[in-house]
Amino acid sequence: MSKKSFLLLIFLTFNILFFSSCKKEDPDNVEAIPPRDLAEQYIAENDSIIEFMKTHFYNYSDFENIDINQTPELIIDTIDGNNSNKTPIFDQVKSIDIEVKDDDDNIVVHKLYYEILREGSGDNPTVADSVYITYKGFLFDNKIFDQRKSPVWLEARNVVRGFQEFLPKIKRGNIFINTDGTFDFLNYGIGFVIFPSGLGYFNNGFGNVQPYSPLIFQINLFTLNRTDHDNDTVPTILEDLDGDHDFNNDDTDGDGFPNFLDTDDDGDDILTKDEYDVDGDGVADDTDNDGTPDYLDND
Ligand SMILES: [Ca+2]
Ligand SMILES: [Ca+2]
Ligand SMILES: [Ca+2]
Ligand SMILES: [Ca+2]
Repeated sequence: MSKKSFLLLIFLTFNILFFSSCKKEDPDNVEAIPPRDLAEQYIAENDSIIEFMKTHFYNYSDFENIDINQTPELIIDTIDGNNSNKTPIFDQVKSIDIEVKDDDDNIVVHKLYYEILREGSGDNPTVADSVYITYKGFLFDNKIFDQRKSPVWLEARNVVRGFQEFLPKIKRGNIFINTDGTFDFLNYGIGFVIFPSGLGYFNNGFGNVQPYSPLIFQINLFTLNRTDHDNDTVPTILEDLDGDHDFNNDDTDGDGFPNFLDTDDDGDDILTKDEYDVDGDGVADDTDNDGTPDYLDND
């Protein structure tokens, strides 16, 4: 083989490797892998969650009689050896059924498991509110994938569904103002939640969360704000007309702006705030008594 053809061969080999590796990482090819069936995946993950909860316990003794300003960290461990007499998580949690739609709009009911570690003392948030929280998100192998140790404001509608749906189960705390003007939150709600990927990142994963991973969150709720995103006097929670906790799919006038971001929800050129509750009795007005309140009724 001449030197020239040898180099050519290397070049060709290199090209083949380059293109074949390119093919593997082609984003179109990655997307071509269809997501798993939601219902089948749910059944498999729910089984694994139940198995996990039956074989694991949390540090419940650390949460007994806690001071009103304490936030113990949730720790989950295997029931065996010195811990073989611990109560499994499975015997302590409650559950909520949540309807999730698959790509064909079929509803797959998902169970979310939760435990309230301290109920809290104030109001409960809705799934539309802003919450001031700390949290720890971790996986079955105890790896933390997301954590906030200093409180942050988050909107419930912007977090993963399982996190969002759990928030109304706990209450905010009291605000205690110190003599130096600083303030503390006391007796705030603490809880944890375990849910399948259909209420989390499903086939996408997130950071070091693999696709189809069930998630665990400890959530500590200090305080909250009610929301009215478009300032139309209708609280955002009431702008989710179909009650599916998705605020983007309610658009009465079909103008592309969902009701929670639309100051004239029915598109009749009268601002919602000028026809929602004119008599101020706290009930949406319905002048023609047809069952559709004025602010959603364009005649
Ligand atoms: Ca909705
Ligand atoms: Ca609209
Ligand atoms: Ca609106
Ligand atoms: Ca209107």
